[in-house]
Amino acid sequence: MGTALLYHEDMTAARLLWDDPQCAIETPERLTAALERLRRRGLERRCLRLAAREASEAELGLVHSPEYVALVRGTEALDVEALRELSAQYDAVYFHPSTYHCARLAAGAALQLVDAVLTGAAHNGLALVRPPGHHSQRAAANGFCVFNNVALAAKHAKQSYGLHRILVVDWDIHHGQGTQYIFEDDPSVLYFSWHRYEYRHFWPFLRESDADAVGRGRGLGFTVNLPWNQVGMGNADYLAAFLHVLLPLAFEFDPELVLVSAGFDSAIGDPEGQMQATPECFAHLTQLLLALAGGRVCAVLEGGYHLESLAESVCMTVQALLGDPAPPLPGTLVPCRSALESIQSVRAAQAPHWASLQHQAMAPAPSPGASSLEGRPLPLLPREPAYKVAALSCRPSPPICTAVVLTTPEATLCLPPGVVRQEEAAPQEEAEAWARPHGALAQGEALTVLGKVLCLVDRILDGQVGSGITAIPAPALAATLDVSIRRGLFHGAQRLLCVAVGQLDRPPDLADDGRTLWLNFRDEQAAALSVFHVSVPLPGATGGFLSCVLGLVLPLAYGFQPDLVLVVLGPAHGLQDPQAALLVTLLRGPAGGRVLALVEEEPKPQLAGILARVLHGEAPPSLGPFSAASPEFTQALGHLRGQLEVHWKMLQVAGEAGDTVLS
Ligand code: Q9C
Ligand code: ZN
Repeated sequence: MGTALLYHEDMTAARLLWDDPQCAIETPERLTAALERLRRRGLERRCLRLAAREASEAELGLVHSPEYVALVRGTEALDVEALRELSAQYDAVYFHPSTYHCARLAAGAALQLVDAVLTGAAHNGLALVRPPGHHSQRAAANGFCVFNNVALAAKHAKQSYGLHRILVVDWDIHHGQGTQYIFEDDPSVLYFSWHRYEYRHFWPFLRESDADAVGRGRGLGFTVNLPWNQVGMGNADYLAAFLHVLLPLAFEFDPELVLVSAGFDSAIGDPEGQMQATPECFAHLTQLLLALAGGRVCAVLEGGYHLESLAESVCMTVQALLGDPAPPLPGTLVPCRSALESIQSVRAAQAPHWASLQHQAMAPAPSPGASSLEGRPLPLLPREPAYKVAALSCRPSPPICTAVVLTTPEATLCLPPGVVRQEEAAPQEEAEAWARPHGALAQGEALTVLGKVLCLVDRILDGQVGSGITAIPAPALAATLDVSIRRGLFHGAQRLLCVAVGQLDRPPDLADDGRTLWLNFRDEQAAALSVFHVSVPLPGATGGFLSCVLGLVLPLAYGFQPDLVLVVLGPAHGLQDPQAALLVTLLRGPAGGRVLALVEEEPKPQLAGILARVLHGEAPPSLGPFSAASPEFTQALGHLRGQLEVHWKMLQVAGEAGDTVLS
């Protein structure tokens, strides 16, 4: 079990045989560059290598008309002049004598990837294919695409495995109109695409690429288009699109399988996309998708024409599929105005179809000056180059992935291989010194645990351990948390995010200096006590939980750019195991996977094992049936976001912060 990588050298055979500037970018080197880089990074040998097979004509018939398949088959025997003539009948297409073979391999690779994942031979995977697929339609080639590989994969998953809910995420920079047409009336396939649009001035210049195209008939709301109306969209814009549009709908949809139309022409350097997102962004997007469908993610290459950017982005995607922590996103994350306008328009268009988008627009606008946080400078410390903690982007990942500190025997937790017990501890006198302010830590066992926790915090920050879990006797939890925060700051963390769930108080002598961000879920009013001290009521419904995590916690966490994330599940935390697992999974993103989870060892000793598995890269279980948040909860959360978004720009979901009220 692991990550499947599908490829076949024959797919490099097709190439443009005449002069056509519009098709010249779709070259065999696209595949060889990506594969070369995967080899050089040692990623290929970590994958389950599978040779692609050709899709059968019957399989092609799941999407394409027999006449069209016959026509493409016929191109094998055509001379260059006839190929050129036929190509000219389609928009941005070229045929080569090997096209039919390549296109059948591309489709076959996508089908085989679905087979590998749905039979359990692999957890997830990537098919490196060409020609691409998402512009291809029932009876038409289009935009370099001959057969619609991802649409075929979705139909195959429905037909051969009886799946009922498939999410297609099209992060290619072009609109996959072919995929949209194939599923527009089908509620079993949720199709999401973002694309360069520029108010319809960009190819393929379609009215139906806009946000108000939401599907038809029974498929209403199952087509989700996010048009980018400017070039230059970057990491913050893509991340905001996932957090505020795709993921709320995707979690509500609860897919059984995620297919990715993985085009990398949306990455920096690409001549078609003209966007700015860096390759690491694709590790984050992939990691976020892995939280869905039990991690059953099948990515299929679409576009990507800047060989360096393509190769790097493919590596980032594969690393994330393999479970490696995603490198932190470079630069400050502030979505641009145009992106926010697009996000707002798609949220408005989809709101009638999705409970998770309802009532959102009712949040009162923060009146200027009324907020106690208004006008306060945001003391975000700059990231110093002299930072003593090991460089976050350096690979490979730490020799030890996840370490646990336990007092109970680990046999009861079924820890996965690769998770180790942290035995090394700080010297006794040192532990005693750190324990001194806390009576609860002075005793024998609590002190022993503390010594190990001190050491674990250091090792995570030094990059020797990826992440950690500590199960602590309840009376010592708050004190251990306090010491962990102080130790992290002492050891060189510039910013430390603490997500505390349950009845836990912010350590009283913690300075409100921007080095720590304290987020507390507890049974109280939503309140931003400062920019760095936020309290949120505990949501009961899954919808409320998801809004909190996607709409508040992750935007704050990504905006804060912490060096370490502490997740604490304290007294009366009220989270179900799948919720705790999802929270911890998603919090791997913002700090390069550096998460330390602190849990009470009773009454649920197995919780530490659940968290160990997700920190180790396993997919979290499904949250179960979606239940909508109460309007009151949504209102309170919206108000809180309104207060905070002045400072935390990743919270924004509209072009004019707060002052646009949708009908
Ligand atoms: N400036 C894929 O990325 N338009 N297809 C060419 C030249 C065609 C893209 C315009 C782009 C097709 C899979
Ligand atoms: Zn594309």
